Amino acid sequence: YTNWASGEPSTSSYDGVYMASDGLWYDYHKTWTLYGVAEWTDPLGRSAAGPGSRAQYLLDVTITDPIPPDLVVESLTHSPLNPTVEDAITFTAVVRNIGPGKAGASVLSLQVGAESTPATFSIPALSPGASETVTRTETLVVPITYQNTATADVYNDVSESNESNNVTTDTYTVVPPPRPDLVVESLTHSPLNPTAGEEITFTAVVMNIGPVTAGESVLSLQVGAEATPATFSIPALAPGASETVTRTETLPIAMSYANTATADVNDEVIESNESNNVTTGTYQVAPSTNADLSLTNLMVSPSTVTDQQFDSASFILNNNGPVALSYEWVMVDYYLSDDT
Ligand SMILES: [Ca+2]
Ligand SMILES: [Ca+2]
Ligand SMILES: [Ca+2]
Ligand SMILES: [Ca+2]
Repeated sequence: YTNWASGEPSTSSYDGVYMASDGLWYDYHKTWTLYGVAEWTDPLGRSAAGPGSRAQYLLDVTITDPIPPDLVVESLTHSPLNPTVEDAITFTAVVRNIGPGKAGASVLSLQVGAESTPATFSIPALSPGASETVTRTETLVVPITYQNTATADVYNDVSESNESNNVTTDTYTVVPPPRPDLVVESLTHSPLNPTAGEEITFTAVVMNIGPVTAGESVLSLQVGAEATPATFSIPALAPGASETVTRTETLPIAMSYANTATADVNDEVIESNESNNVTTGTYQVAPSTNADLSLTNLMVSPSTVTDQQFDSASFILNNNGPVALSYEWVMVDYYLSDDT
């Protein structure tokens, strides 16, 4: 006390030091301001209160905790590992105090994707080496890639030896659920170059190219522009399985045709891809290269026949085909029915 006269005061006492908080010392590894109270007796009685009075001074003392904690998000995980838009996803964050000093209570934030208001979780005081696990469950209906962010001591309630290792991220992709996928793998016709009047066989192969079984469905197979396409029942198809259907038609008109086969035409199966179900096949029906015989104008005389007797019969034999008949004669059978 340099402003005091020599010998004044002859003694001083240091009555006590107390914390500015009423908590236990080791529970609060922070920087604290301590207030010391010094009391002494002025032997010359020069204090305002007179001889023998005591005065107090506050001593500002700042100490730094020598053993700081260090909070980190040791792990941030999600389950299931490959979630779909239908899964409830559980996110798990583990906060650990990896410092040598005890960490007071803190708050962890766990942000799912880019949400504007991350969830927060109260973390209790953690002794050195101790950890706390928090979980959060969400269903994410948009199938994209997400990045979660967990931040230890998000409000900086705890002074740590390292404040820049508190953030951990977790990136994962939410996918659509596994679905079957029906396609018409092929739509063909035989013969390859049909002619008018020739019997043509159309073959459609329906395949499930999805990873899970497709339930029963219906395939439509439209020949040309017909108004009512034929339909075929398709059984349940395991992944990779296929079903073949055929349809036989005779097309009398020589022209270009486009057939259309549509898998799951009644949309009874929910598929991963509903827009790959239609396959078309075009082909040309060429004019017939055969003779085409027909009989017309059949007449018998007399017109009323009895006892299976009649005088004469006549008819016209036509060749409607594009080529001449290559035979010198044609045998025509005709007979009487027993109709009355
Ligand atoms: Ca830290
Ligand atoms: Ca901190
Ligand atoms: Ca499909
Ligand atoms: Ca469908």
